Amino acid sequence: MKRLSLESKVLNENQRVADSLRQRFRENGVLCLNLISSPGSGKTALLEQTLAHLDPTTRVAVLTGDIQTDNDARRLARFGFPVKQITTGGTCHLDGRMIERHLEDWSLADLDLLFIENVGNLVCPSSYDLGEASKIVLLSVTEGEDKPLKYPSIFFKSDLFILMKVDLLPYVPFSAELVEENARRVHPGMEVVRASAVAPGGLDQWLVWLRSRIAAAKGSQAFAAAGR
Ligand SMILES: Nc1nc2c(ncn2[C@@H]2O[C@H](COP(=O)(O)OP(=O)(O)OP(=O)(O)O)[C@@H](O)[C@H]2O)c(=O)[nH]1
Ligand SMILES: [Mg+2]
Repeated sequence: MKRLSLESKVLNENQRVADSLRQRFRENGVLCLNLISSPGSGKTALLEQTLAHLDPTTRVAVLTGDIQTDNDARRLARFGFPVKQITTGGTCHLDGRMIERHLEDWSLADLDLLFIENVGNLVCPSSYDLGEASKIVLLSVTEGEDKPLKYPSIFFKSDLFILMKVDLLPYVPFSAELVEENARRVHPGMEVVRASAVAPGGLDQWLVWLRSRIAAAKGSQAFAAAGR
């Protein structure tokens, strides 16, 4: 009972911070996307290739979370955009306060797009709103088609499912159709894109989705500004 009330206090406090972050992102026209997957599904690889392929006029930044090391920040910093590592020291997810703290010396008005790479985990990050416009869940073809059924919360809460490492499909016993069907059992109508960080054109479907979301975020900011 005590544990439950402490948990709900922590989550309520996180929600308050996340609501304030969401408002700041909206006011500044920043599209914030929270990438979630188990360790090694390809979050950083997807981001590396995204940074390499995005229109260079897109003002993008990345916060990347891990329990230890700044490896991912170093991989991502090579592309010349602002990147910060959030090292949680043991916590299995990012929370709103960590995002708030790491944004302190960045001007949101100078950004169009903020990627958050969450700590590799399919469970804990699903409970923590970070003020993002959308959660995005990644699962790679080596992880099993049953994962949406075993970890339904993150599939239910995500706006997009990226099926990663599809270049490996010829070599592993994995049905892309079945995993998509399982995802839609948990989240009817869920959008799915298939992606590979290593195959030519492997990001095409993802980049179409991303560009349309960036354009929609800009459009709604212009609409809000016109109404002020
Ligand atoms: N074949 C193939 N390998 C990939 C792909 N994407 C990532 N990898 C490999 O998968 C491994 C893990 O990729 P990461 O990008 O580090 O995965 P991550 O989700 O960021 O991992 P954590 O941050 O530790 O949770 C690396 O060896 C990548 O090179 C892909 O599309 N195809
Ligand atoms: Mg990573």
